[in-house]
Amino acid sequence: MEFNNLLLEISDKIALLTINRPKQLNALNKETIAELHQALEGLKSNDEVRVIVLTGSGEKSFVAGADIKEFADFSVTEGTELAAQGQSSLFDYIENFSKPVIAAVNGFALGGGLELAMSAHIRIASSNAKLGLPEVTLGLIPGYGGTQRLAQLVGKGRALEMILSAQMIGADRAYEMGLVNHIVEQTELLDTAKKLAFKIAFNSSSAIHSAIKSVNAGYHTDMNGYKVEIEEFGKCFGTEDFTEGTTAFLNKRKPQF
Ligand code: CO8
Repeated sequence: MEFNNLLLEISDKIALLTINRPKQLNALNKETIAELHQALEGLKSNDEVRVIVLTGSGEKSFVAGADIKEFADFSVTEGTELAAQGQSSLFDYIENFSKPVIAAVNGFALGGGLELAMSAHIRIASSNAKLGLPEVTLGLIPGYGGTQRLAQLVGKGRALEMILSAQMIGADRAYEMGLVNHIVEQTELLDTAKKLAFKIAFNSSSAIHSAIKSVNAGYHTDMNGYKVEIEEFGKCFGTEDFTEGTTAFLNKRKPQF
């Protein structure tokens, strides 16, 4: 696959997907959002890939937000459409993706950039990362799921403080709040993300998909997470991975998923 704004490398069951607009601090324009969707769709059906690591190009920025130039003159209808289209094609799409997505946050993660990192299943930050939702300084609010996912990850009070003050926080504070799972030096970031991805890659991919669905269900008001967990748990018994996992355990060998 060829992209104008992305780099894609696949090795050892892991896809490294890099947003590559370093001059614009990897700001998400429409084309990049469409390419990310397209790349992920390809990775979904690629049996060689078990886990995706998502990062930004350069040492300064993961993603500095949605591309402000693109929506500066939008109307109410266009703004609504942009948020709805982005949420369904990328942000919700990643959250519900069947394979784990790890965001390797290598610098600024602002606005839509933090929203992108929050839609991933796991976040690892470099020590120079700066995270924030500065939308209210532009007369906007987060529109790519940020008002919901930030509150889910760090609690309502902290989310409101970050959104209303528009203040950026550093990696240490993000770690304390549970917004990122680990902090590492920038030089170690991709290796750390890949090591974690590699651990995940050897587990049952069907069970991993069920786990993602079950955890996500708890955050949807129209779903009962416990009920979804029961259904997904039951479905596991019909998978080849369950036969392989339990047989391997009983025969004292490692499973081959
Ligand atoms: N959009 C477009 N271009 C950007 C963006 C952005 N979000 N961020 C940076 N750039 C560009 C700059 O315009 C500049 O381009 P040029 O060299 O052509 O002038 C280049 O990247 C480098 O940026 P700076 O010179 O500003 O670099 P600094 O190191 O001085 O500052 C900052 C870095 C602090 C990150 C600064 O660039 C900044 O504040 N950027 C904007 C951050 C921001 O407000 N992000 C939120 C955007 S709004 C958003 O994400 C809404 C999401 C929800 C949308 C829902 C649908 C509408």
